[in-house]
Amino acid sequence: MAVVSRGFGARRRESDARLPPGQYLTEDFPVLSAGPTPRVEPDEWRFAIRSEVGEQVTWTWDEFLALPIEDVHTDIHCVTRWSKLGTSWRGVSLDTLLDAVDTDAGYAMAQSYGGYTTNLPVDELRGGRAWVAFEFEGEPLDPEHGGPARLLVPHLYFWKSAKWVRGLTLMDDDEPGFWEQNGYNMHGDPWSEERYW
Ligand SMILES: Nc1nc2c(c(=O)[nH]1)N[C@H]1C(S)=C(S)[C@@H](COP(=O)(O)O)O[C@H]1N2
Ligand SMILES: [Mo]
Repeated sequence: MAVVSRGFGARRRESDARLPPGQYLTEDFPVLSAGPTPRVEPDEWRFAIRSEVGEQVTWTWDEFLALPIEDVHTDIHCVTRWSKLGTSWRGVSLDTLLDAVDTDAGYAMAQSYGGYTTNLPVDELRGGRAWVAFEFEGEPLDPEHGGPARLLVPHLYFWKSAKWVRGLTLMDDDEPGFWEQNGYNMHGDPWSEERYW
Protein backbone atom coordinates (compact mmCIF):
# COMPACT_ATOMS: atom_id res chain seq x y z
CA MET A 1 0.00 0.00 0.00
CA ALA A 2 2.78 2.40 0.94
CA VAL A 3 4.60 1.55 -2.31
CA VAL A 4 1.47 2.15 -4.37
CA SER A 5 0.72 5.51 -2.80
CA ARG A 6 4.36 6.60 -3.08
CA GLY A 7 4.37 5.68 -6.78
CA PHE A 8 1.14 7.53 -7.34
CA GLY A 9 2.49 10.56 -5.47
CA ALA A 10 5.65 10.61 -7.57
CA ARG A 11 3.61 10.41 -10.76
CA ARG A 12 1.37 13.24 -9.62
CA ARG A 13 4.32 15.45 -8.76
CA GLU A 14 5.88 14.79 -12.17
CA SER A 15 2.68 15.64 -14.03
CA ASP A 16 2.07 18.68 -11.79
CA ALA A 17 5.48 20.01 -12.79
CA ARG A 18 4.48 19.69 -16.44
CA LEU A 19 1.12 21.40 -15.89
CA PRO A 20 1.11 25.18 -16.48
CA PRO A 21 -0.72 27.35 -13.93
CA GLY A 22 -4.52 27.19 -14.07
CA GLN A 23 -4.58 24.02 -16.24
CA TYR A 24 -6.02 20.56 -15.50
CA LEU A 25 -5.06 17.21 -17.03
CA THR A 26 -7.26 15.38 -19.49
CA GLU A 27 -6.87 11.97 -21.08
CA ASP A 28 -9.38 12.87 -23.83
CA PHE A 29 -8.60 14.82 -26.95
CA PRO A 30 -11.37 17.45 -27.08
CA VAL A 31 -12.26 18.88 -30.50
CA LEU A 32 -12.38 22.69 -30.54
CA SER A 33 -13.28 24.21 -33.90
CA ALA A 34 -14.74 27.64 -34.60
CA GLY A 35 -16.60 26.35 -37.68
CA PRO A 36 -17.30 23.22 -39.75
CA THR A 37 -14.48 20.81 -40.58
CA PRO A 38 -13.13 21.54 -44.05
CA ARG A 39 -12.40 18.44 -46.16
CA VAL A 40 -9.16 18.82 -48.10
CA GLU A 41 -7.95 16.02 -50.37
CA PRO A 42 -4.18 15.51 -50.41
CA ASP A 43 -3.96 16.14 -54.19
CA GLU A 44 -5.67 19.53 -53.70
CA TRP A 45 -3.67 20.38 -50.59
CA ARG A 46 -0.96 23.06 -50.80
CA PHE A 47 1.22 24.67 -48.17
CA ALA A 48 2.55 28.12 -49.08
CA ILE A 49 4.80 30.58 -47.30
CA ARG A 50 4.54 34.14 -48.58
CA SER A 51 7.33 36.49 -47.51
CA GLU A 52 6.97 40.11 -46.45
CA VAL A 53 8.02 41.20 -49.97
CA GLY A 54 5.47 38.91 -51.62
CA GLU A 55 7.70 36.02 -52.69
CA GLN A 56 5.93 32.70 -52.33
CA VAL A 57 7.15 29.12 -51.89
CA THR A 58 4.56 26.37 -52.29
CA TRP A 59 4.65 22.64 -51.54
CA THR A 60 2.27 19.99 -52.84
CA TRP A 61 1.40 17.07 -50.55
CA ASP A 62 4.05 14.84 -52.21
CA GLU A 63 6.71 17.57 -52.06
CA PHE A 64 5.86 18.18 -48.41
CA LEU A 65 6.17 14.47 -47.49
CA ALA A 66 9.58 14.36 -49.22
CA LEU A 67 10.94 16.88 -46.69
CA PRO A 68 12.71 15.65 -43.51
CA ILE A 69 10.07 14.26 -41.14
CA GLU A 70 10.40 14.44 -37.36
CA ASP A 71 8.81 12.53 -34.49
CA VAL A 72 7.53 14.89 -31.81
CA HIS A 73 6.58 13.97 -28.23
CA THR A 74 5.04 16.87 -26.39
CA ASP A 75 2.46 18.23 -23.95
CA ILE A 76 -0.33 20.47 -25.26
CA HIS A 77 -2.25 23.19 -23.41
CA CYS A 78 -5.59 24.73 -24.40
CA VAL A 79 -6.59 28.16 -23.12
CA THR A 80 -9.93 26.62 -22.01
CA ARG A 81 -7.70 24.98 -19.32
CA TRP A 82 -7.24 21.39 -20.45
CA SER A 83 -3.75 20.03 -20.92
CA LYS A 84 -2.79 16.70 -22.44
CA LEU A 85 0.61 15.21 -21.62
CA GLY A 86 2.86 13.04 -23.77
CA THR A 87 1.18 13.32 -27.16
CA SER A 88 2.99 11.91 -30.23
CA TRP A 89 3.04 13.53 -33.63
CA ARG A 90 4.94 13.38 -36.92
CA GLY A 91 5.55 16.42 -39.03
CA VAL A 92 7.91 18.73 -40.84
CA SER A 93 9.77 21.31 -38.78
CA LEU A 94 9.03 24.97 -39.44
CA ASP A 95 12.82 25.43 -39.47
CA THR A 96 12.91 23.35 -42.66
CA LEU A 97 9.97 25.21 -44.22
CA LEU A 98 11.19 28.72 -43.28
CA ASP A 99 14.70 27.94 -44.61
CA ALA A 100 13.16 27.79 -48.10
CA VAL A 101 12.17 31.47 -47.85
CA ASP A 102 14.34 34.60 -47.81
CA THR A 103 12.87 36.64 -44.95
CA ASP A 104 13.63 39.03 -42.10
CA ALA A 105 9.98 39.23 -41.03
CA GLY A 106 9.24 39.28 -37.31
CA TYR A 107 5.69 37.91 -37.45
CA ALA A 108 3.64 35.29 -39.23
CA MET A 109 -0.07 34.89 -39.86
CA ALA A 110 -1.03 31.23 -40.14
CA GLN A 111 -3.84 30.72 -42.66
CA SER A 112 -6.16 27.71 -42.67
CA TYR A 113 -8.57 26.09 -45.08
CA GLY A 114 -11.95 27.28 -43.78
CA GLY A 115 -10.68 30.78 -43.00
CA TYR A 116 -9.17 30.48 -39.50
CA THR A 117 -6.09 32.59 -38.84
CA THR A 118 -3.69 33.01 -35.93
CA ASN A 119 -0.61 35.22 -35.54
CA LEU A 120 2.75 34.19 -34.11
CA PRO A 121 6.22 35.74 -33.81
CA VAL A 122 8.48 34.06 -36.40
CA ASP A 123 11.04 33.38 -33.62
CA GLU A 124 8.47 31.12 -31.92
CA LEU A 125 8.28 29.04 -35.10
CA ARG A 126 12.05 28.44 -35.16
CA GLY A 127 14.43 26.48 -32.98
CA GLY A 128 12.82 23.02 -33.24
CA ARG A 129 9.62 24.17 -31.51
CA ALA A 130 7.03 24.19 -34.30
CA TRP A 131 5.89 21.76 -36.99
CA VAL A 132 3.33 21.16 -39.69
CA ALA A 133 2.04 17.85 -38.35
CA PHE A 134 0.17 15.21 -40.35
CA GLU A 135 0.17 12.21 -37.95
CA PHE A 136 -1.11 11.83 -34.40
CA GLU A 137 -0.34 8.71 -32.30
CA GLY A 138 0.85 6.84 -35.40
CA GLU A 139 -2.25 7.49 -37.51
CA PRO A 140 -3.05 10.09 -40.17
CA LEU A 141 -4.38 13.18 -38.41
CA ASP A 142 -8.20 13.04 -38.12
CA PRO A 143 -10.04 15.77 -40.07
CA GLU A 144 -11.60 16.97 -36.77
CA HIS A 145 -8.11 17.55 -35.37
CA GLY A 146 -6.87 19.36 -38.46
CA GLY A 147 -6.07 16.66 -41.02
CA PRO A 148 -4.55 16.45 -43.52
CA ALA A 149 -2.12 18.76 -41.66
CA ARG A 150 -2.07 21.29 -38.85
CA LEU A 151 0.35 23.64 -37.24
CA LEU A 152 1.81 22.27 -33.98
CA VAL A 153 3.34 24.92 -31.71
CA PRO A 154 3.04 23.16 -28.36
CA HIS A 155 4.96 25.68 -26.24
CA LEU A 156 2.13 28.19 -26.87
CA TYR A 157 -1.59 27.77 -26.10
CA PHE A 158 -3.16 25.39 -28.57
CA TRP A 159 -5.26 28.00 -30.41
CA LYS A 160 -1.94 29.00 -32.09
CA SER A 161 -1.76 25.47 -33.58
CA ALA A 162 -3.93 26.17 -36.63
CA LYS A 163 -5.81 23.13 -37.91
CA TRP A 164 -6.09 22.55 -41.71
CA VAL A 165 -3.19 24.93 -42.16
CA ARG A 166 -2.55 26.03 -45.74
CA GLY A 167 0.25 28.50 -45.24
CA LEU A 168 1.96 31.38 -43.53
CA THR A 169 2.03 35.03 -44.49
CA LEU A 170 5.17 36.67 -43.11
CA MET A 171 4.78 40.25 -41.86
CA ASP A 172 6.99 43.06 -40.57
CA ASP A 173 4.33 44.15 -38.08
CA ASP A 174 2.18 41.99 -35.83
CA GLU A 175 -1.52 41.67 -36.67
CA PRO A 176 -4.24 39.83 -34.72
CA GLY A 177 -5.67 36.57 -36.08
CA PHE A 178 -9.16 35.15 -35.51
CA TRP A 179 -9.16 34.63 -31.73
CA GLU A 180 -6.67 37.43 -31.16
CA GLN A 181 -9.20 39.90 -32.66
CA ASN A 182 -11.65 38.53 -30.11
CA GLY A 183 -9.46 39.20 -27.09
CA TYR A 184 -6.98 36.34 -27.02
CA ASN A 185 -3.33 37.14 -26.38
CA MET A 186 -0.98 38.09 -29.23
CA HIS A 187 1.70 35.73 -27.80
CA GLY A 188 -0.01 33.02 -25.72
CA ASP A 189 2.63 31.52 -23.40
CA PRO A 190 0.83 29.05 -21.08
CA TRP A 191 3.58 29.25 -18.42
CA SER A 192 2.92 32.95 -17.85
CA GLU A 193 -0.84 32.57 -18.47
CA GLU A 194 -0.93 34.88 -21.49
CA ARG A 195 -4.57 33.98 -22.12
CA TYR A 196 -6.25 37.26 -23.02
CA TRP A 197 -5.25 40.87 -23.55
N1 LIG B 1 -8.50 26.07 -38.28
C1 LIG B 1 -8.69 26.07 -36.95
N2 LIG B 1 -7.66 25.78 -36.16
C2 LIG B 1 -7.81 25.76 -34.81
C3 LIG B 1 -9.05 26.08 -34.21
C4 LIG B 1 -10.12 26.39 -35.08
O1 LIG B 1 -11.25 26.69 -34.64
N3 LIG B 1 -9.90 26.36 -36.44
N4 LIG B 1 -9.18 26.10 -32.84
C5 LIG B 1 -7.96 26.25 -32.07
C6 LIG B 1 -8.16 25.98 -30.66
S1 LIG B 1 -8.90 27.16 -29.71
C7 LIG B 1 -7.66 24.84 -30.08
S2 LIG B 1 -7.70 24.57 -28.42
C8 LIG B 1 -7.12 23.75 -30.92
C9 LIG B 1 -7.96 22.54 -30.72
O2 LIG B 1 -7.42 21.48 -31.45
P1 LIG B 1 -8.18 20.10 -31.37
O3 LIG B 1 -9.57 20.31 -31.88
O4 LIG B 1 -7.36 19.16 -32.21
O5 LIG B 1 -8.16 19.70 -29.91
O6 LIG B 1 -7.12 24.05 -32.30
C10 LIG B 1 -6.84 25.38 -32.62
N5 LIG B 1 -6.74 25.47 -34.05
MO1 LIG C 1 -8.40 26.45 -27.45
